[in-house]
Amino acid sequence: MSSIPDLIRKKRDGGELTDEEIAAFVRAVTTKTIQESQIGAMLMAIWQKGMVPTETQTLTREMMSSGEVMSWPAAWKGTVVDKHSTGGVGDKVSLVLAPALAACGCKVPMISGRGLAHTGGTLDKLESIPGFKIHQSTEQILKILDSVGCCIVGQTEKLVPADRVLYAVRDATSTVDSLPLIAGSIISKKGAESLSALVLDVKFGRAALYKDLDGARELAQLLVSAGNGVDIRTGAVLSSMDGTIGRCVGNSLEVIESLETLKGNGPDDLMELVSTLGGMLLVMNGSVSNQSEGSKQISDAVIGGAALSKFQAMMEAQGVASDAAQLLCSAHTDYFRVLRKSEYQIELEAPAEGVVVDVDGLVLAQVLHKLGAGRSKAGQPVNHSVGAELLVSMGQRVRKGASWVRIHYEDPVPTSDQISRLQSALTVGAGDGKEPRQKHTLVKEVLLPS
Ligand code: IUR
Repeated sequence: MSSIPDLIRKKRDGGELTDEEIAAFVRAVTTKTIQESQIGAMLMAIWQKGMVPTETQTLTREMMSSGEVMSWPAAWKGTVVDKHSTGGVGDKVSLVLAPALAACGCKVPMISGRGLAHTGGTLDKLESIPGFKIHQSTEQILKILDSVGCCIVGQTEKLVPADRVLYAVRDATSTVDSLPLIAGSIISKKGAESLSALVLDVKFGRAALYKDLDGARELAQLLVSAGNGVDIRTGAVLSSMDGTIGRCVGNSLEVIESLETLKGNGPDDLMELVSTLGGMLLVMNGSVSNQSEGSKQISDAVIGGAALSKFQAMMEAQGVASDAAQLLCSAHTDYFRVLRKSEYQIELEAPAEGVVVDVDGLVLAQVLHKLGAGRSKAGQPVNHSVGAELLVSMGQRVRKGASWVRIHYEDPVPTSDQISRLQSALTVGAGDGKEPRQKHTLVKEVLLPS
């Protein structure tokens, strides 16, 4: 039996670790019988030398079984599904997709994360709804799935304990951006949910983790192979992330846009992602025979209101008072009777007449982050009311001086430098506005399980 230093040396020198060696490393991490310096050294060796796909699959499997693996009633066989996104700006897909899938007969134990760096987190968005409890025990998750069909929750203490340790050391040792470590971390948690099917939204572009399509494709292929390696039918889309998804960024504002979408008034780009990702899951779990049928079922569930009813039931099951849940889901649009509105708003003006050719999602997100919409360190609070509403869309003609974005802020107030940065996020081009508006689609490639 090799010692931990032997394993580190083997990987450091470019060797391929055996299944037993990977299992021994993960076991030592879980049982805390390894020094933190040794974990850091192994992670750096993996970061530098990489892993072959079979090593990544073994790492994923061992991490998955480091803690509790959920089990579902036999009658749910084939119905338990989830999606994961690598993070975007204005990415509220989960809030619409989870209830839409539940309305199509799926069980969706969606375990989501918080925002980090400039990207938002689904849990922060949901916590802007007073009373919404993201911490639910396995027993409560089972109950909510039985009665509603979907829940959106934080990771429980018992699920994949090895990831909690490894992630903290990755953060401290600059080894977060390693493909096998990313795949092991993401897929082990999905494996512990005992899913039948999983879809991944791997984003590329200036506001995404991966700036170029090739890097995102490499990650997507690895995630798909790691997912299928733990017996989850796994597919992925590569979607562009340069601007914002929909028109709202910021926690409360994104909840409002999600509710509007569930009332049938969603923006095209958000609906495209929801129906594509949901449609793929319905194909992968055998509910429908092709993608267009799957996408149609999902968009019908959204447009027809069935998904809205599921969202209302999910809010109530996760602690929101029923009068508040009812008001949010009614025909009322006075959302700020329930959600907190920022004390101040400011509208910025288009600097010239012309056609909107670009809105830089990264700049918007970075400034909003500084204004309190996001956090720089795990555990920091966020201000749910901070955000931005785009008042224009791509290809739209604007007059000089017309308002193009409304910024919601409190404390701190935006500095003049931040206002100039926000102003630079909009590019107005020449053009007479008579050009046919190009349909702006986000999904560039689809990867299906082999
Ligand atoms: N999300 C995860 O759960 N794990 C990771 O390593 C990354 C994002 I990067």
